[in-house]
Formats: sequence, structure tokens, C-alpha cells
Amino acid sequence: MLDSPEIAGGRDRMRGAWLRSVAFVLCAATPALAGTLQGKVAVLEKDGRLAPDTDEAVVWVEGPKVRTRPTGATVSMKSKAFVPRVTVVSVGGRVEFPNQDSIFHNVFSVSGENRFDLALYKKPKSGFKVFEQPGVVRIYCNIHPQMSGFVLVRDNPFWARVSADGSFSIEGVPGGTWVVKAWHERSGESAQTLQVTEAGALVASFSLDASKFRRAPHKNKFGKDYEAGEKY
Ligand SMILES: [Cu+2]
Repeated sequence: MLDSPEIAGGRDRMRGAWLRSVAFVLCAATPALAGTLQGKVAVLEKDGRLAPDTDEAVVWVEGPKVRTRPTGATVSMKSKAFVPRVTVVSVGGRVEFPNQDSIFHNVFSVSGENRFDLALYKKPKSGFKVFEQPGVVRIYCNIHPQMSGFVLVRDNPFWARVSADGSFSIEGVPGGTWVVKAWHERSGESAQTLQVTEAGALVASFSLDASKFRRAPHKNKFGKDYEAGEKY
């Protein structure tokens, strides 16, 4: 016997309700546990003054194994400076280094496994480096000792630039016990343990001491002192 259209329709509605309830139970059994980490970073100079370049601080969460598609970035060499001075990319991220000056620059780094040397070129040429290791990469120019910058390479998407007012927010931090770090060029890193045990808001605030920072001369790519006077 064939069902009447009314009975068949009622059965479909019941099946739909049943599937929805199963879906609800599955979601409840495996909640997407993730927290939003928010906080403030105070970069303190001598006399407790707040640093004017607080927005060059970065906060990141170490530990979660979550890879994303590599993100790239551009760091220009302009008016004998790296612009921007601080850049964050993911592992596998490609950073372009266009020279926008009419003089030669030679960007290089001797930071561990992220070391590289793009040799000499000037406007309009560019070079690039793909960063494969997480870490803080210090970049210099082999011609101009005053040129310095940083590329921070992260192996998960849980990082944030700090705003000018010191605030930051990192969404979707997975459940677990992690190390959260705040970094600024003149203070180095500060670490805290972060436990994400339930979805919702997490708070971490950092006070970074930049008061003892002294700008010291660094070596060129050969590990030697820079010669006085610029050759290019
Ligand atoms: Cu240079």
C-alpha cells in the first residue's frame, strides 16, 4: 500500500527532527573548545614611561599544532630603513625585500636556521626569502649598520600585533596548556603559561621592561665590524 502524501510528509519531518537532534548531541559531545585571549602589553622605558612604539610589540601562543596556508609579506628598503620594521609571517611565508632606494642595500640575517643573504641590489630590484623555521629573525643591511628590522616567524595562527594603546586579541586558541609570549625589540620576550579549559574569554597582561636596552653595534654578514664610511 502506498503512503498518502500526508503520511510521507510527516515521516520526513520526523526524520529531519531526529537528524537535527543527533547533530545537536554530536556538537555538544565534541565542542569546539577555543578561547579568545585578550590583554594589554605595557612596554616600559626608563622612569616607567610607556614606549612610543608599543605597536611594534607582538604576542603569540606557542604549542598549538595548527598550520595555516603560508602568509607572505613585503619589507621595503626605503630611506635606509626597513619598512615596516617588524613583520610577522607564518612558517613557509615568503617575504619580499624590494629596494626602493637608488643606492645598494644588502639585506641579510645570521639568525640560526633562518639565516640568509640576498646580496647587493638597488631600485627597482627585489629579492625574497622563504622562512621555514619559527623564531625571531633579526635582519640587517651589510652596507648600512643603522638599518635593522625583525621578521617573526610563527608556526600557528595564534599571534597578534599589539595596538598603540597596548591592547591585543587572539581568537580561537584551542583547548590545552600553552605558553603565551610577548615580545618587543627592546625588552626581549616575556612568557606566561596559558590554560584553555573552556570556551570563552582569557586574559593575559604583560609588562615588558625596555629600560635597560642599550643599542650596541652589530657585526656585518662576515662577522666583522662595519667599516667607517659607506661605500655605496
Ligand atoms: Cu643598506
